[in-house]
Amino acid sequence: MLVGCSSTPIPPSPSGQGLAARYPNDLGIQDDLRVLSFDTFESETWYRNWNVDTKPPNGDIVSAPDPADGYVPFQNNSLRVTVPGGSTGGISALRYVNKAQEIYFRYYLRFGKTWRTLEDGWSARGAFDVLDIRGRVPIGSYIYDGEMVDRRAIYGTQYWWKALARARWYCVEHYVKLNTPGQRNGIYRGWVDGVLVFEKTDFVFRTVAALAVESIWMNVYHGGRTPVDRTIHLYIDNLVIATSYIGPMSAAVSTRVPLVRESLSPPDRHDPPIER
Ligand SMILES: [Ca+2]
Repeated sequence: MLVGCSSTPIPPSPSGQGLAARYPNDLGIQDDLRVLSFDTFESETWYRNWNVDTKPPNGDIVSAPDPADGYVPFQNNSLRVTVPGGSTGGISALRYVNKAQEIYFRYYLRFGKTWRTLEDGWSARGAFDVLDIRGRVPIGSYIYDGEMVDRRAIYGTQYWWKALARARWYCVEHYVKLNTPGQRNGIYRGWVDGVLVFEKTDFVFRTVAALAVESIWMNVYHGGRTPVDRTIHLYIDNLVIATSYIGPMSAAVSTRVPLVRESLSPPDRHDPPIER
């Protein structure tokens, strides 16, 4: 038996099915005690759950297939984020959580067929890059850390996961575990369709214990500073924020699912939400 070991073992990385496996088509997943927040983007007033008072002009609820953009619904309606040609801005919306030391969030993501990027950018602390030679969209993470001041760094660090095809739904999941102050043990993991594609376990996200995970920021932005040269879209559906690994939807996905509950976006379990 080993005693007195000073380093905490790194927890094993989950993969494949997670808590979503118990809820085919995600129906009822919001009742799981491990789920902090769930959004199906069915409602035209989706933004009210994202701390935005008025509808973001570039965030629309869509339902009908759009062959021109290679769009087919994931599950009923979804959120279409537009970056208008000649601009850099998509949307910025926040979902607050109680201060947490670790958190998982998963969403289904589809880049429109006409998606293109002229510079790197980022969304929901995920990132996307210029298309690769096969027309796929590299995604990853853009991370600010607690040692940037020491490095005199202005920008965060880019970590690439893998390239995603356009006009196809993917299940994207992130996990963040804050480091112990003074230790290099912060964890960031990323999964695509339940496959671990990124893992780094020596982050220094913070230097003081008072800092915690406070929100999930759904921010779609094109740049650097270069505007996109045409209007582009991405689509988001079935976003889950949880205390455990979520994983992909368990059932074969049906694009039209009977909504057994009128409201699939329950009041979050973290009211009051804002402490800033
Ligand atoms: Ca939906």
